[in-house]
Amino acid sequence: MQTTTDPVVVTRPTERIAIVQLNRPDARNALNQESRMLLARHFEALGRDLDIRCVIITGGNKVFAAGADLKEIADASAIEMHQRQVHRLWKAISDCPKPVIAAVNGYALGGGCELAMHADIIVAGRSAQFGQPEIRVGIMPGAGGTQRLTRAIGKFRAMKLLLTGQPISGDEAYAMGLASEVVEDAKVQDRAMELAQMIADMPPLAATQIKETVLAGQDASLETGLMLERKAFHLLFASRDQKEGMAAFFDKRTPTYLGQ
Ligand code: CO8
Repeated sequence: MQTTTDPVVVTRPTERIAIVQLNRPDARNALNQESRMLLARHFEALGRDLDIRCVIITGGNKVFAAGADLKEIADASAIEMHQRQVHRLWKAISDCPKPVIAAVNGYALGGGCELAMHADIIVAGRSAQFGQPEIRVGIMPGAGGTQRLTRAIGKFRAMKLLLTGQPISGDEAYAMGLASEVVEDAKVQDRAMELAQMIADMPPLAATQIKETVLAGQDASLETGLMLERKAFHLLFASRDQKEGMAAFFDKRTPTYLGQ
């Protein structure tokens, strides 16, 4: 990465993959309003970019993010917090239609853990530390922590983390279902890139339909979720990539997917 003072930096290691990297090392990548606005802007742009098939969100190989920037919120009033409308910025990330992989090294605390949980796949380093320590500074999670964590690991484990503020390691996060994979710390970024490459080689319409269906179905009844799946499944038969994927299978060749 080039030396820059931008708090969020986007690079494109390949035509189809973008890496969104938090870049406030001196503040342990704490999320201030500027970072959140940039994250929202980048995720919106990447979501619209037809060339991009997978996005990696990371804080680099030392720290993912130590949460909301406490210096910026310590003296805020409730009305100021309300007026900042931060949930709109988070929504820009959760609305990204492309698959998102979080590559987590080091601390993913508070808003950092919540940011990782906005991703679809989490690759954790063994000694990463995931946690929701907000209670220790007199507040509670405000960017989905009570909801997404509970959905990911279940009520009893989530309550323990939320009520004690105690962090868990990458290994524990994996065992609880909070991480998709746990790897040696030094391999996190490469592994995230490998997975991104695999996803980027897949038909993008199928990938975005899978993401949308899984996420919408999580909050729906089974019947509604199955109906959403059926509609998306049928829709893919209108794509050129479905014909290409099946033709390539019979021709015993590698398919070329165009996202059409
Ligand atoms: N905010 C602001 N600055 C921070 C933060 C933070 N969350 N975390 C670390 N920093 C700063 C420190 O102040 C310090 O700055 P300085 O050098 O100027 O003193 C620098 O980063 C390095 O920090 P440490 O010396 O503490 O570094 P360590 O490696 O010893 O410890 C820790 C790292 C464990 C991450 C420690 O810094 C820590 O506990 N940080 C606070 C973690 C925390 O409580 N996070 C939750 C914050 S609340 C939250 O996230 C609510 C989310 C709601 C979302 C919506 C928000 C609007």
